[in-house]
Amino acid sequence: MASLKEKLREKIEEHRPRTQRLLKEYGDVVVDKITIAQVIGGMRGVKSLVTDISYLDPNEGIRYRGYTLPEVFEKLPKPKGSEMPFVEGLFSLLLTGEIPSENEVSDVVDEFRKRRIVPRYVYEVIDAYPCCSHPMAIFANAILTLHRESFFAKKYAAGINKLDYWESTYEDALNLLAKLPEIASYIYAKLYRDGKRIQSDPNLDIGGDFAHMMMKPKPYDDVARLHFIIHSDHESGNVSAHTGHLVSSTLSDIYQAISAMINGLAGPLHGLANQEVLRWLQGVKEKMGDEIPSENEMKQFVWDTLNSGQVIPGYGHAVLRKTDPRYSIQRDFCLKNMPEDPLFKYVDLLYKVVPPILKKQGKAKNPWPNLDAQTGVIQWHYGVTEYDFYTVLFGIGRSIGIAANIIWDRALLYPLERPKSVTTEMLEKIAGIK
Ligand code: HAX
Repeated sequence: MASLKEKLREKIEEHRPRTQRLLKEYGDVVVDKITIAQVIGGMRGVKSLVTDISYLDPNEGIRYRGYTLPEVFEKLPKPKGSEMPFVEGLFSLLLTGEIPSENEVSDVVDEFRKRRIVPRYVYEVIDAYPCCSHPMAIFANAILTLHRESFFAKKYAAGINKLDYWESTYEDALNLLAKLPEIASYIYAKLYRDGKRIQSDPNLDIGGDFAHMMMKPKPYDDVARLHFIIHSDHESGNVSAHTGHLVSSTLSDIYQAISAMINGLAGPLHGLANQEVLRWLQGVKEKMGDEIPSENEMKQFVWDTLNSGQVIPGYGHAVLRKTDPRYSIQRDFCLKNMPEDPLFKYVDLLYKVVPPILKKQGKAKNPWPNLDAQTGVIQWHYGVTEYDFYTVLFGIGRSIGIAANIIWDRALLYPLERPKSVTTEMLEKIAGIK
């Protein structure tokens, strides 16, 4: 049986001529046009990136390598006694486009296990952080600290053929991904558990080991698997994925690229929204003295937030125009496992009241919830109540998709990213104002 790396090598060799042909024979074919609104407005919707790892349809939601999320959850092999698949299997699917067999997943699980030991200096860097630092800042820095381990950087310095860039990037990617659960759980222990660290268990898969290090009993292992899988990839234009790709396009190594993308994910309009949802809900809960608000009371809280010029966290999306399937999967999980959770009742009430209000207000192009509206309530239910930490969990998952993308970026020799800017005066001339 071919290893993941050998299988990937075959896929890369098959794929390279397709990219070369497009470039050489069809390089002048127009893909898209761009308007002034798009130039000023954050390039919304401009088709200017390529990835084969996932595709986001505005109405259907994300597909990983052509599979919808329910298909991914149904088809990927699962650990014995678990409802959720191996995260390692998802990585294999994202890299190769094929659903791995049980044996193949077990090899990938072994690969990750071998690489999970975190060097001591990383703990020292985390320990040196002053209290009250946000865990995302610590996480980004801990990842960057590992830059000295980069095989790619060493090979590049020694002189390496471009066609081989992907191989050392692959090694860096696996080495980093295997360490992220332990780095994250160590940050959790430092900030919220008086430094009480639990060592990684080499007999467990990523999801099981993370639950073990977080000291959370079953089914938190499945919660972790679910979480990491649904957060892994959302095509290439979102801020975290785009940042990872952009930074890596300079041939920075994967530690530098993933650390940078973590900082992009840390913004409240992106990954931090999951923390903001919980903060918002806690505010409502405090005002209600722990009572579940009536529909009218909840509507009033939503309007008060909008009227004070703030966004409703967890709602809206730059691409999606329907309820995010990542939201629906988590909602189904809640309905099955924790239907009576009081916070879930708040979240479900919001699902009823927010979309009509956002429609009535008429600003948001998408009034429906995104994944961040549900994430925190599940973590809270299973005892991770420190909501500052939620975006770190997102970061572990998102690193998997971005690492897969960066390996392919290198394999297909995507060049340095360098769009062109114009001045406001130039735009005025183009508009015919001047
Ligand atoms: N509440 C209130 N107003 C909202 C809104 C919301 N949830 N979503 C969009 N709007 C507003 C925008 O602020 C914007 O207002 P202005 O015209 O005054 O600037 C207007 O509606 C049009 O925005 P849009 O075109 O619909 O949305 P954008 O592509 O500009 O932004 C965002 C997409 C996700 C940033 C936006 O919907 C938002 O701020 N949502 C709340 C924060 C959030 O949940 N972020 C997480 C998104 C998913 C993700 O990336 N997770 O990591």
